[in-house]
Amino acid sequence: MQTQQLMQVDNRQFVIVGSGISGYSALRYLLAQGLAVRLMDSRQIPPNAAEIKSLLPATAIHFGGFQQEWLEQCDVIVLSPGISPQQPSIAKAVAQGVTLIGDVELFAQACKKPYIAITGSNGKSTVTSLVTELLSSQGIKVCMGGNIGTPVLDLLQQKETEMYVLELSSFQLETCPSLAPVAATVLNISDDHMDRHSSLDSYREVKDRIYQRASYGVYAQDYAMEMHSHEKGVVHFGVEQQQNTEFTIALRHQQRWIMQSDEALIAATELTLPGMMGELNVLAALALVKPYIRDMNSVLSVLRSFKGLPHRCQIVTENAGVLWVNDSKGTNPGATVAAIESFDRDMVLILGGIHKGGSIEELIKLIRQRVHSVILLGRDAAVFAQALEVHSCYSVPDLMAAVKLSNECANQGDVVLFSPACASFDMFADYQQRGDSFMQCVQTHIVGGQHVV
Ligand code: UMA
Ligand code: ADP
Repeated sequence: MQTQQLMQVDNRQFVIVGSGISGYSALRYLLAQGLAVRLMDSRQIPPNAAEIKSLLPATAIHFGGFQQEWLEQCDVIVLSPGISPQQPSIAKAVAQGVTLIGDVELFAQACKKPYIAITGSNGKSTVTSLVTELLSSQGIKVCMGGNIGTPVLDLLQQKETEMYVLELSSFQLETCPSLAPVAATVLNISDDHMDRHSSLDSYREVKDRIYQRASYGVYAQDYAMEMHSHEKGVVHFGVEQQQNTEFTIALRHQQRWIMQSDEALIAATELTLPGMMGELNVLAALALVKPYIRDMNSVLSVLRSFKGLPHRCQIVTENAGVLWVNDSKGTNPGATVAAIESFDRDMVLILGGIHKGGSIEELIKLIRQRVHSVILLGRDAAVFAQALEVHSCYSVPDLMAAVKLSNECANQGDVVLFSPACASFDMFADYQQRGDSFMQCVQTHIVGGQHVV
C-alpha cells in the first residue's frame, strides 16, 4: 500500500523504530502531519531521549527493547536504517501484514521537487557534495542530505530549495519503494556491510533499486545493467574509453583528460581529488548534472577548486619528505584499495578496526605489491595479519603507536596512508573521531605541535 494513501487515512497508527537522527526526524515530520505515532528503541538510553519525551506522551514511548504488540498492531512501521528488516520482531510484524517503510519513503511520497539519488559502496559522500556544488554553480538552489548526514525529511523544511541531492545507503534503499529521482547512479559495488546483507548479490540487488523509477540513469561502465527503462535516457561513465561511454578519460599529449564524448573538458592534473578514484568521482558527477549544465566554465572552476571531504584521502602534512594521509572514511576493503591506488609512491599503510565481512583478497594482493610496511591495530587486526602472512606487518595497541612506528618505517618520498578498511566502533565513536585522532597524533608526534591541514 502506498504511504500517501496511508497518510490520508486519519486513524492510522505509525510506529517509529529507532530514536537516532532518522527516527527523531521522522517523529517530528509525522507529528507535524497530525498522525498517531509511537516510538521505540532497543537501547535503554537511546539518542534524543529528552527531545522525544518532550514531543510524545510516556505511553507512546518504549526504550530498552522492541514492543512486539505495538509492532504487530500498528499500520506502518518507520524503520531506522541501522536496524535490519530481518530483525525478528520487525520481520514477524511484516509477515502479519504491517507496512514497512523508512524515512526516505516518507520523503519520496511528500517531495514535489526534483531530486538526484546517489548510491555505491564508495565515493557517495564525495560525489553527493560535488554534484551539489556543481548544481549550485549553475544558479540552482540546491541542498543535500540522506546518508551524508541531514535526514531527508529535514530537507523538506527548506522551502526555497529547487532541487535536492540525496546520498542513499543500501540500508535506506531497502525501505523506499516510491523513490523516483530525476537522475540516479550506483557509483560502484564492492563488498561492504556483509555483516547485514546475506550475499554480494543481495547487496547489489538492493543498490540497484535506486534505478527502478529514475528518469535518467547514470551507469558506471562496468555495471551489469538490469532491465531498467529511463524516459530521459542513460549515460555511462568510466576510465576505459568505450563506445557507449560519454564521460571518460583520454590521453592527450601524454596527459590524462576528462572527456565528454570527443570534447576534452579539463586535464586530470587540474583536479584536486587524488588518483583514479578522483577521476571516477568527477566523471560520475558530470554525468549526473549533464542535463542541468548551462555554463561549462563555472563547472570547470568547481572541478578545479573542489578539494574533497575531510577523512577521505585528506593530506595531513608533508614532513621530511613523507606525505601523511588521513583516509579514516576508508571503512571497507574497496575504499582502501582505491586509496592505495591513488598514490604513486612507496607506502606505509595503517589499517584495522572492525572488519565488516566480505573478501579482503584483492586488498591483500595489492598490499603485497604496493606496501612495504603494514601497521595493524583494532579488533580484527589478526584477520589481516593472518592473510598477509610473511609480509612486513606489525601490530600496535593504539593510533599513537601506529604513527610512531610508521614514522620509523617510512623513507623519504614515501606516503603513510591511514586507511583502515574497517569500521571504527571498536576504538572510536565514529570515523570522524578516528580521523581527528590520527591527525592529532601526526600533529603531536610528527609536526611537533605545529598546526596541520
Ligand atoms: N540502533 C539500536 N537500536 C535501535 C535503533 C538503532 O541499537 O532501536 C543502533 C543501530 O544498530 C545503529 C545505531 O543505532 O548502530 C544508529 O542507527 P540509526 O538507524 O538510528 O541511525 P541514525 O542515527 O538514524 O543515522 C542514519 C544513518 N545511520 C545508519 O545507517 C547506521 C546515518 O548514516 C545517516 O547519516 C542518518 O541516518 C541520516 O540519514 C551513517 C552511517 O554509518 C553515517 N551509514 C552507513 C554507512 O555510511 O556505511 C550506512
Ligand atoms: P561513501 O560516502 O560511499 O562512504 P566517501 O566519498 O565518503 O564515500 O569516501 C569513502 C571512502 O571511499 C574514502 O576512504 C575514499 O578514499 C574512498 N573512495 C572515494 N571515492 C571512491 C571511488 N570512486 N571508488 C572507490 N573508493 C572511493
